Amino acid sequence: MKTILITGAAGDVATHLRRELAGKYHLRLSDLRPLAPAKGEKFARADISNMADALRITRGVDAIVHLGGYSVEGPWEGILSANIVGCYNVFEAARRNGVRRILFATSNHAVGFYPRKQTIDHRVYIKPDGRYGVSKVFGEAIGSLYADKYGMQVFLMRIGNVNPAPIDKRRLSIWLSPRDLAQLVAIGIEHPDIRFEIVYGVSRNTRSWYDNSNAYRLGYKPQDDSEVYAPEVLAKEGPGNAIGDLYQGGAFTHVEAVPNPAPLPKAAKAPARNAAKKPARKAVKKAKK
Ligand code: 15L
Repeated sequence: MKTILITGAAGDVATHLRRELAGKYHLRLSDLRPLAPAKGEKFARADISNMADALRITRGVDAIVHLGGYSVEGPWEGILSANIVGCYNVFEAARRNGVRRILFATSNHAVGFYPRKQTIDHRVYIKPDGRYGVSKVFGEAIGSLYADKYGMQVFLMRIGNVNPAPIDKRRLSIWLSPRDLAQLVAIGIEHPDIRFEIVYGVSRNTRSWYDNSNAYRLGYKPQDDSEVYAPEVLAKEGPGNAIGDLYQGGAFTHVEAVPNPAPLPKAAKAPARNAAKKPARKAVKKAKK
């Protein structure tokens, strides 16, 4: 059985993924936040913005599912340390430790400034919708470099929104069910011919904005379609936004910060390494004014 490292293991996406992959792989988990590993899992607390930590957690694994990082639009300092420095460290640590395969959770926000009326595939030029989107584009670029220069096998998943059910109108187009997420990740781990691939991490949604033929070519057969939830979701939909409603990235295209669903609990803060946290909070206040 393969040993797989999941970074950002305490987050929402990883929590769904761990449940779906249980028993299929030896799961090694890492996060800056504390976490109680389930049976068959091993947990190592780590700050990926620190290279020594990145080297420690990536040693001896067969593949890495890199989900860790700042997961929404927000202050640059937080994004810089988690998604730029941290992402570089994970790829570089993998290379130094001889781990060849990396699955990276990039995001729909790497291309969020495409209009909703356009269907896009994996070949479109990047159009990030914020600092967070830019950081995901950086991860895609690192993946491309490490595939071409070092022969690493890189699987980039531009994830929509992972949830048991879609939560609003925009998410009807970008929803990814937990079981479809697990199927896509398994393809990224197991497919024999991955060199550098970009796929969209979405279910087979009727309202999709993506031509996901690259994922289908690799064997992805999503089982879920958000359309079954559409009447219920649309009945609850709040007022729209003139800018956000035009673009695939929604609110990310016009706000300076989205509430971070996974802030660090106080006790989990690693003081010296996270010196960037204070300026980050100041920046949020400024953005609200
Ligand atoms: C993302 O990239 C975020 O990580 C996630 O929290 C959601 O906000 C998602 O995009 C989305 O667009 O709904």
